[in-house]
Amino acid sequence: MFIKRIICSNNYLTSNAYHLAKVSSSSFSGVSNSSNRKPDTFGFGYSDSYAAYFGGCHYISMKAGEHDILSEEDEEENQGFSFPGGKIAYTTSMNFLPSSSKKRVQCYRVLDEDGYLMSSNMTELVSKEVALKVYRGMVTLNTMDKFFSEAQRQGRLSFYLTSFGEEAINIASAAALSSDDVILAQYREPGILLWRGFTVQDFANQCFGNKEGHSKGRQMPIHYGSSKLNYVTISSPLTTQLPQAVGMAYSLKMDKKDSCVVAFFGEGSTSEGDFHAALNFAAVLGAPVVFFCRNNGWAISTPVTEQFRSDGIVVKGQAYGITSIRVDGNDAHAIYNVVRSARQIAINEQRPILIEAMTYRVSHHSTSDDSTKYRSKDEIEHWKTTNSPITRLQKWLERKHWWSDKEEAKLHVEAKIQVKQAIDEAEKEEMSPLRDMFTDVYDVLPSNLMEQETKLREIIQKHPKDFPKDVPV
Ligand SMILES: Cc1ncc(C[n+]2csc(CCOP(=O)(O)OP(=O)(O)O)c2C)c(N)n1
Ligand SMILES: [Mg+2]
Repeated sequence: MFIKRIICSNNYLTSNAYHLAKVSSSSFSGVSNSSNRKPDTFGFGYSDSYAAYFGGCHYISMKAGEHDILSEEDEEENQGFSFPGGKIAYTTSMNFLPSSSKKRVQCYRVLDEDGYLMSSNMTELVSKEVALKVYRGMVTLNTMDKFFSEAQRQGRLSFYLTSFGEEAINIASAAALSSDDVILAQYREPGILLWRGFTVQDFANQCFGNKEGHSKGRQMPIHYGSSKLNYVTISSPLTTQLPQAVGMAYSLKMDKKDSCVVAFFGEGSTSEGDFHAALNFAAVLGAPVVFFCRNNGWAISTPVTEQFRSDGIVVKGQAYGITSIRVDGNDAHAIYNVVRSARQIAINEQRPILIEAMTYRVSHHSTSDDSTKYRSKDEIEHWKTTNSPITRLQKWLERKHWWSDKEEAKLHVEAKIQVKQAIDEAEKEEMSPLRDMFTDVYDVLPSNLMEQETKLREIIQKHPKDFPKDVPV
């Protein structure tokens, strides 16, 4: 069997990639590039020419006897041999492939740190309505995180984990998707649920483990999920959601559905074998899945410099034959554009896409962590103040006269009231009864679970002091 090489026209990509390199300094290193801003540098035109700027080639199987579509130039230069995957040229130079390219992969962005468009030639894709909804969502998520983590510090919640600094990834990606798209998240992406209609009260109920929470107290706080909202319940073991996402995407493909699966994960999770299995599996099967990696610099206390030697995660997509892009994760516009385009490719061309969003975990890993023990306060402060995704979008909205100080103050007051009320309500709500530990898995309770329930009740009767008083027996 021979393999046919599909040569994509990527001249457009190349010229734009060059300009991107000039415009985008490494936002990840925190270096401001506003002085590099050059009008008219991009020229994307924001058409649907996503294939052009995602670009790249991919290889598909071809029956024996079909011809390779190589150019004459290739043919002359490449005296070589045919092999599954395409013709391979011979060379007399002993060239080891370099471990990385000289330049790091560029980072696509639309707005700079001050909320200015990177190029005056750019027209925004987002309507006023969507932009305002995204902004409101980001502020609500941020407010929820502030009050929920305080409630944990007050001993009212057992655990919490915030998305500080990653609000754009949460909300702008949700805005770019359809509600039919299935989400398999890690744990730092509750904003997608918020966007889809999970209320602050729903979040509070789950975190308090009360009887109104969707998991009825059977999960740790922040392990949200909603089948109605196409959001698969979070599971703690890292990266398990990735192979599952590929399987789900493949089932969408078999059913010829007009939707895709989006799998979110942190860069730390790519050290799990499941990441590699999932990428290869998706590429080979042509699964309509968007792999969305949040590269926030840290996996608890391990910095990216101790996690891998590659240029981040984006290059790993290419190694598996997956079209990939790096994007500024603190730029709501860029996230929106990239996710929107990625979903179109995934669905229209039935293949996976990898996105690496460069961001920073501003918060501690969770309420069980104190990140000042392993990173400098200056580093945290830098990202908080100079590269806040919320401030960047707010500045842009104000400049367009779509947002005022008055509206800003009103939004913050409303969000605070909403969150505080939700916490108070959730705290007052009854806990799920003991029985619920055993329900919802089997139609008829099997004998071993019946036995466990009986034993548990006996233990509670013997040691009532050791059992929480607020759980109805
Ligand atoms: C299989 C597995 N190994 C280790 C852990 C412990 N753990 C929980 S979160 C985490 C860090 C993950 O970092 P990353 O994927 O970058 O996500 P981030 O927290 O930065 O958003 C680790 C090691 C786990 N939950 N599961
Ligand atoms: Mg991380």
